[in-house]
Amino acid sequence: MKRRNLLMAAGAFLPATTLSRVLAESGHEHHNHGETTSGRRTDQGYMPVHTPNGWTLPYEMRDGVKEFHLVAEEIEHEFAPGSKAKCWGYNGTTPGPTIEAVEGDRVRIFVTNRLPEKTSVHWHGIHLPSGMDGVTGVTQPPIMPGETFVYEFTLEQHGTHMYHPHADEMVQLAMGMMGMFIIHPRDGETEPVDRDYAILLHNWALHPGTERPDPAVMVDFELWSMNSKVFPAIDSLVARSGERVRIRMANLSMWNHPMHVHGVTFQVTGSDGGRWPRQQWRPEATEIVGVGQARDIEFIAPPGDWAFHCHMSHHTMNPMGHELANPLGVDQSGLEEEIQRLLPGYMAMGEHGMADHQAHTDGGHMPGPRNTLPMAMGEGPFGEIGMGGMFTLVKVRDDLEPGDFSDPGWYRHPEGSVARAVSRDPDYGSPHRRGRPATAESEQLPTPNRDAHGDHEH
Ligand SMILES: [Cu+2]
Repeated sequence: MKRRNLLMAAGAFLPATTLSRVLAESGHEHHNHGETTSGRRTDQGYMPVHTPNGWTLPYEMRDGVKEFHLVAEEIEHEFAPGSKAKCWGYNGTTPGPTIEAVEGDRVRIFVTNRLPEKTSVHWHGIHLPSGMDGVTGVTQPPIMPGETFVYEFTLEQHGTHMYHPHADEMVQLAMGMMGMFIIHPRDGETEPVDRDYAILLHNWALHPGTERPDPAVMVDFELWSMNSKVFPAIDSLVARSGERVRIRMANLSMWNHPMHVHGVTFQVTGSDGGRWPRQQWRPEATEIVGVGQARDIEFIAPPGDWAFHCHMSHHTMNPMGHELANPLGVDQSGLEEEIQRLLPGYMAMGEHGMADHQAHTDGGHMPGPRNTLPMAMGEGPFGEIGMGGMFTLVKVRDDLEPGDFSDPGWYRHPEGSVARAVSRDPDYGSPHRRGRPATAESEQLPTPNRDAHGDHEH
């Protein structure tokens, strides 16, 4: 049996997404710019993007046109181990696969609707004939459940773009329907990058104990995600020391996200408008990616483990109540026993801050609602990380092979280059201070967690 016949036979039994993967792996007439080719330039001369926790949609070349198939459908999605939901996405995932092409390409994109309601796809930021813009009721009739529509246009620009429905957006975006659409410049880049990452920022109202996002929520979201994953399930971005790294960020959530990279001054180098002229690049440590915007940042990678996260501190947390009374500084002694009579297992917390939360949930003595992540998670080489949501790491190593995207583990710091304890005397070093401390002299400072069980004198 010839390969083509075999594939056609296979196609009769496989769902479209599996089929396209089979075709991509066969290397015949199909082109995959995903996991298999990342780190190497394609025959079209560009460095394929790498979508952490995601993938790139294979295409088929037909009469000089790049053909893609998108399937809008309900999926089972895991945000991090311990939290799954029925979401909506494309071709089995949220975000949908990254579409990647080159300026000048003609693309033909088939969209099959397997959702229980009508949809459409809008190609966000892309120049195209008005009738291909994907706005239900305005530029096209809706794609009804079971129908397939075709979009076709020629790419006349480059840049970091998106796709998402323009039908019942409030619901369909809240459920996870979105993807990135990367267009590479036709003539290559004068200052090429070595690693090119694509990240979609989103938020989810997945209430504790539930399994479908709530589309009605406007502000108090439970999960803040990069490519629909939350820390610690977001892949680390890896690079070799000295490589030029680009991170393309796009935001289809309901909030703006000031995205911050530790250890570098990055340049903001592009957006939906393509890679900006060099004189328009600007050095920053934090860049706001507004709702509906895309921003590209670039930096030369210095060795180490560097946090990369949204700077809205609630966006680096997982589910929590937002209508709590403030427990900071409230003496809760005796309260725990009282409440335990009504609510067995209740634990009083928050008197000294919320950092103890992870110890309680990790220790298993404060089980949360089912299918719900703890507020803060992650274990690093120095203990609890205490983060969640839009937080991951840029891991840069001297000995990483080009194109190797595997997680290298934790950084081994050069001898003598790690911050360390020098004293346990709160008056150490007689620091200059203004006014008197609010803590009464007689009151003891809280004992650090790590020696709570070993540092008492009697
Ligand atoms: Cu944010």
